[in-house]
Amino acid sequence: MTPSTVDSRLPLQQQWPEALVARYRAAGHWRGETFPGFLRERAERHADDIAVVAGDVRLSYGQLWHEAGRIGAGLLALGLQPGERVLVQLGNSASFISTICGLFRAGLVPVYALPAHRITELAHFARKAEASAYISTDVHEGFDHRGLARALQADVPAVRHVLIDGDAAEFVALDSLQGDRSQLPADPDPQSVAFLQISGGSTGLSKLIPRTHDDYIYSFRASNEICGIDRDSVYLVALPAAHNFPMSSPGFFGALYAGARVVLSPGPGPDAAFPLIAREKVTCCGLVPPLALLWAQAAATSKHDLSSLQVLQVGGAKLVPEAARRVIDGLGCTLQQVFGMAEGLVNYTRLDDPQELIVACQGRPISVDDEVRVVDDHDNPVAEGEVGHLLTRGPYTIRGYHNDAAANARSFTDDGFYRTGDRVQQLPGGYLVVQGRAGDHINRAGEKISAEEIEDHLLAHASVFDAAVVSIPDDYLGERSCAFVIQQGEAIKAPALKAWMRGRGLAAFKVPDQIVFVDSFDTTAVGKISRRELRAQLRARHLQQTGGTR
Ligand code: OOB
Repeated sequence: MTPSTVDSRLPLQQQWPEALVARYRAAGHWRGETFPGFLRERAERHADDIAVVAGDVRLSYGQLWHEAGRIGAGLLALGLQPGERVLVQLGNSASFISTICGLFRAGLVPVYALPAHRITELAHFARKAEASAYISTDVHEGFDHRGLARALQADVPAVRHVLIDGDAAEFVALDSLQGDRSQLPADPDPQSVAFLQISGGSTGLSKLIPRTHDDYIYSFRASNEICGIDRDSVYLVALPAAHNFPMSSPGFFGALYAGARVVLSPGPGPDAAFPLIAREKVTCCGLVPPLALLWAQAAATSKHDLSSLQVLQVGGAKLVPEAARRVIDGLGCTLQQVFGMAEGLVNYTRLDDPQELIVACQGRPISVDDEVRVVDDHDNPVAEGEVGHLLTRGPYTIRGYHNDAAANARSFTDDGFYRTGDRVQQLPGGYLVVQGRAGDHINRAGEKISAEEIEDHLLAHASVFDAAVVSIPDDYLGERSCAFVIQQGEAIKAPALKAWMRGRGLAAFKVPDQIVFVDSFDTTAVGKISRRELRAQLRARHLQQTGGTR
């Protein structure tokens, strides 16, 4: 029997200790606000102000609240219980925002998949989150998500409900949801889990990140102040809305919290975004470095008026100083570097920082209560200004992943610091310069790919004896993925192996950009060295042989 309400509190060992809770409350970081609470308040105060613009749809704050109530009540009427998890995979549409607001109103817990995710990832998220429902769209960028829904239900039968935005086929149409609003629950406990975000993941499959109402709302309320978001702002979501950066740094949640206007772009390129900037007088937008460079280049010849854009934020991957200068020159607005992670900690350069500092670093933490440690391999602090591993703890950084004891043992210190995996240098004033990563993942234009996850896929092919996946510097993407493969049995060519990878049902960005066949790994002590060292040696040798970037 399903209990009438599923518990969505954090497990005890992942809650912040009482002393820190008291400190964060006393400092005014945690104010006991909740998603339904602030959305209701905005709907009451600014009912007629436009909250969301997407394509031809314009939703006022009043309409957004109403639509969220319809969706939330409709989901409860289907038999879902507050606290149950719901996998959401929608593109940059008004439905994405009204759906997650609807889930919040019903006390349901969204799990945010990216539109690029496929059956392998969705099945993993659904299992890990014990999701009861999947909400998606009919067709997104030519891909039929109803087929994905069928595969998901076959693979994970616990996903009892499928709701589709658009032509629902045999599933329930999102548009058809109706229910009794009086059945919507009271506002949740601010310390409970509001949603599960997906980690970039450096080892194996993505982990799920539980974020609470109190901690997440603090992160975007404080971000608003740092990024200059107020009621007059117009925030453009150009990256996939499910990503933590456009969601909360300050993102569309920050904008909604401020009573500002959110504009969703169907794609991140200048073709889609520039007309929207001109039409809606966009003031702020966040991008990954390759896109920022593309925008800066396209702006020179664009016929669209981009003069409303005050702040362009760049994050998700390293923006080197030379590229930062090109962005500033090309767009003529204030550049803000953003170094954040879905697990919590977000660093910003401040809008009034001197330009030499903005181009040279990735910002400093949001909060005076963000604790930052830069340590060596043995967790001892490095000398001031030296490069080391970044560990952090604070009022919006998680204390553990959802349902993943092994990852938690690896990723958190005994006193609750998160091991970010990033190597940084700390400048005076707490500004951080990202110097790379300790872990083995590829940061492909802001999309994080775990080497281990891709190696596991390659090893499932009968012709692959062994595989090692590494990152290679790339002028456009920042990094791209390269798989070194030792063959066995029947020979296979790179395009066929890539096509086979795609056919396994995983996000296209995870298919190796490059496959290099080798006879052996030919390192001095295979078997005696770790996978990590093996990858490092292969990468170094390859870069030496090819002159660095091939
Ligand atoms: C953002 O979040 P995630 O969870 O996709 O990825 C986090 C990782 C960081 O640990 C770091 O390795 C890398 O992405 N990263 C950067 C960076 N911003 C993120 N590396 C160098 N320079 C930067 N500016 O990517 C994310 C979340 C919130 C706001 C912004 C980005």
